[in-house]
Amino acid sequence: MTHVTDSPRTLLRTCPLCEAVCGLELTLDSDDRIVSVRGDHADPFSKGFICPKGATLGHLDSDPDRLTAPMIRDRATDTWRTASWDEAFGVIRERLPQVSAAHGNQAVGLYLGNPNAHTVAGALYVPLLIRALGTRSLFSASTADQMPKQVSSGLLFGDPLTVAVPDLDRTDYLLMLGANPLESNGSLCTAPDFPGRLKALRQRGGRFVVVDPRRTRTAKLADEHLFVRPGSDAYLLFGIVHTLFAENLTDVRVEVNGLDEVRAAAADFTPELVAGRTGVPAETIVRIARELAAAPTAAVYARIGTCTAEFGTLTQWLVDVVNVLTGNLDTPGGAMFATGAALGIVRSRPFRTARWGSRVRGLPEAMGELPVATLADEILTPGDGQIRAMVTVAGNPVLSAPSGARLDSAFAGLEFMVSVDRYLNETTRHADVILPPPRILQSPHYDFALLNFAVHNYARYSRPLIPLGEGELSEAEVLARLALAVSGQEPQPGLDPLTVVDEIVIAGTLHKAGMAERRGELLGDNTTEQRIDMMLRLGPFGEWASTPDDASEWRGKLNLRVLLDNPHGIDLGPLESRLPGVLRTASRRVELAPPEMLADLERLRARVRAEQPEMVLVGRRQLRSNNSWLHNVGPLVGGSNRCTLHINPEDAARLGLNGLAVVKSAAGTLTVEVEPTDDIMPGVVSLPHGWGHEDSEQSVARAHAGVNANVLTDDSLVDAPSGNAVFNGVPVTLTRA
Ligand SMILES: Nc1nc2c(c(=O)[nH]1)N[C@H]1C(S)=C(S)[C@@H](COP(=O)(O)OP(=O)(O)OC[C@H]3O[C@@H](n4cnc5c(=O)[nH]c(N)nc54)[C@H](O)[C@@H]3O)O[C@H]1N2
Ligand SMILES: Nc1nc2c(c(=O)[nH]1)N[C@H]1C(S)=C(S)[C@@H](COP(=O)(O)OP(=O)(O)OC[C@H]3O[C@@H](n4cnc5c(=O)[nH]c(N)nc54)[C@H](O)[C@@H]3O)O[C@H]1N2
Ligand code: SF4
Ligand SMILES: [Mo]
Repeated sequence: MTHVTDSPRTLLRTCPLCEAVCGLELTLDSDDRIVSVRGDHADPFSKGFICPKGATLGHLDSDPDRLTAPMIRDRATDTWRTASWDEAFGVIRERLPQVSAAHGNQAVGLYLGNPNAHTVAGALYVPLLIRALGTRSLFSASTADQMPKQVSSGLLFGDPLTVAVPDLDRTDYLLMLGANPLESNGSLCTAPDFPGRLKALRQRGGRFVVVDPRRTRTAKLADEHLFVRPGSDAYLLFGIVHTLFAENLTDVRVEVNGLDEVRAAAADFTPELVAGRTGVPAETIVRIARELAAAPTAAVYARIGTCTAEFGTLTQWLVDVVNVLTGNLDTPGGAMFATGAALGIVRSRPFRTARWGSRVRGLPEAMGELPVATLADEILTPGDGQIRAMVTVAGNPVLSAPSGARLDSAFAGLEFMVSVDRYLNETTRHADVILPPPRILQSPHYDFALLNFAVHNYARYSRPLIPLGEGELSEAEVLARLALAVSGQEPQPGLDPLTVVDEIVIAGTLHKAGMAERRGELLGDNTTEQRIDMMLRLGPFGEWASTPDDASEWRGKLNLRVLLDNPHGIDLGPLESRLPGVLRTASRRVELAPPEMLADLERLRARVRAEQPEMVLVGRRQLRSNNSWLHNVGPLVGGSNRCTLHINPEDAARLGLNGLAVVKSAAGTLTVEVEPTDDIMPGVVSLPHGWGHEDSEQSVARAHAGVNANVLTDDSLVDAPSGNAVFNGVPVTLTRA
């Protein structure tokens, strides 16, 4: 099909690359190539903001190494060839069901990577694949990321998706731990132009304090920066909680259970005790506690540096404990809950973890998933339920999961593997079949996940900007056909698998909502859009919402038509107080002292005086990277080598390091270029993750290979309650190469 248009033309779309959800204005030439990318100034949320990754979307889109057809690997020669969709699905249909037939459903594992949180296909069609596989061998990037926050939120509020975010635009005081939004643009806190919002906070007279073992660009923008020993944030926060109780500074304004238990738990975590472990002086901890209590409004926000650590879940819990104790949970300027416009999953029972354990190490299930830190164990350890085949969707765990080299060899030994991915990379090279999604511009976009964590209520929908060509499949179609293939089924003649699935979901959802007779009213070019329309209509601002409970001008109005008529996005108003309505705890109160958290205190207490390793490793994100997968975009990898080991000059001198160093951990060894800098505290070194492309088929990435930091991280270490991987505070030894 040729697509005839005037040239050039300007089109609008949300950037799918990170959690900031910026509106983009794209200019396309007559061949549908992206010739320019600008921020969309009419977007009420991002207001024209754009970063270097969004700005180079055209380069990503035209990358000659991006896969455009299914690929099949010949195992004997380890060579790849392109194939038709029918052939690719045929191979899967023949091989994968054999594995589950012979060894049971658990023998087929599924790994879901980060971009699933950014795509419509990930939100709407991955659940179908999960059901089709019927396996408990389910893993995702979440357990290398935010699972501690979800577990803690689940325990406190009854729902792991009810996550409080700092009310950035109104707060008077922000305490930020383990986040670097000037590079990352923010996470579990959807805030386009995060840097601008932080500057505005200071300009309106607010105070901004950063806690990080590195003096990051974010720290440099703050009023105050505190170096903290990696992995010790739970102690620091307990010191604050202790002070709030000791000095009678608490001001609890929401209905809670467990206040006395929290007070008792904090009793022995005096600022003096925790100062030794954290490296933050006791008087500073006391002062921060007083400042938080005294500020008219304040929010504590902690992100990945504190999640991917030994006490990840305890830390996330204590963040909200402080927000509650200072009277800042669910109040403007504090930590609040966003109202996403699309109908979410309605949870009927309170959240629980560890409903089952992993086969080999007995690690806890959380949200139906097992920890990715035990994926290699499950593949490598013989026995009933051993994983023998894998499906990966939008992930690169060889570079992103702990003990990456071990996972690499585990994947190499699988009987069969399928990957849905744009690239042949360090992980997908082990697949037998790779199924590529189409161009980003050929996919619709709605942020089902991220808008629930936004600092302002907002909605925006982007239609596919370019139609699919002859023989091209949307990622939704790929997943629908994959779900059939893994069940050993062929599409029925004359029936589109995607439509079949969508009709079932639509009928079921409308029936539950008592709206079955309104099926005919759903708008959209296809059943995917009709589902989106349905979710908007049934969502909190929707035309069909049962309880419009506030004055927002959009309440009771949203549907797909409204979003299509407002292509720059819709401002749905500032965050609103949502308690107790969003609580799913059995008590319908905030459970401030969940037994799971109190039980984990033993581990925390045991380690408070433990001897600390001389040197520990932490990560660092970089503005022009995106985990492992934008290193083939020329403009993002130019300049000097970025995959260097940051080390304090004192440590470098003491250890006699310059040029190349050999870094050893319990898990592995790397040789890496050292970069001494005062911006990192003594005793800590930092290496970015997502690099290590020396064998890549991607030519640009191979020329800027770097090393895989996750060769050093150790999959035997996890945060106990969530099973989350530990990337920060990894003991290492350093010698000159
Ligand atoms: N040491 C260390 N390790 C870390 C972290 C750290 O801070 N330190 N961070 C962790 C975090 S927070 C995360 S989220 C994980 C990320 O872990 P992963 O999700 O496993 O890794 P990514 O590099 O994001 O890989 C994304 C993959 O999706 C593909 N892709 C991109 N767009 C699409 C699409 O639209 N559809 C499909 N099907 N595929 C697509 C890319 O080609 C790439 O292969 O890494 C974790 N690993
Ligand atoms: N440019 C870019 N943007 C991204 C990504 C990317 O790879 N590149 N990845 C995206 C993803 S998947 C995510 S999850 C988000 C993450 O977004 P952020 O949470 O902002 O992640 P980082 O920028 O890695 O910041 C983590 C900080 O924690 C610090 N840190 C390490 N250990 C500790 C510790 O023990 N305690 C404390 N207090 N701090 C510690 C590190 O020094 C680092 O500065 O970013 C997203 N945005
Ligand atoms: S900040 Fe994130 S969403 Fe915005 S342009 Fe950059 S990559 Fe895209
Ligand atoms: Mo992430």
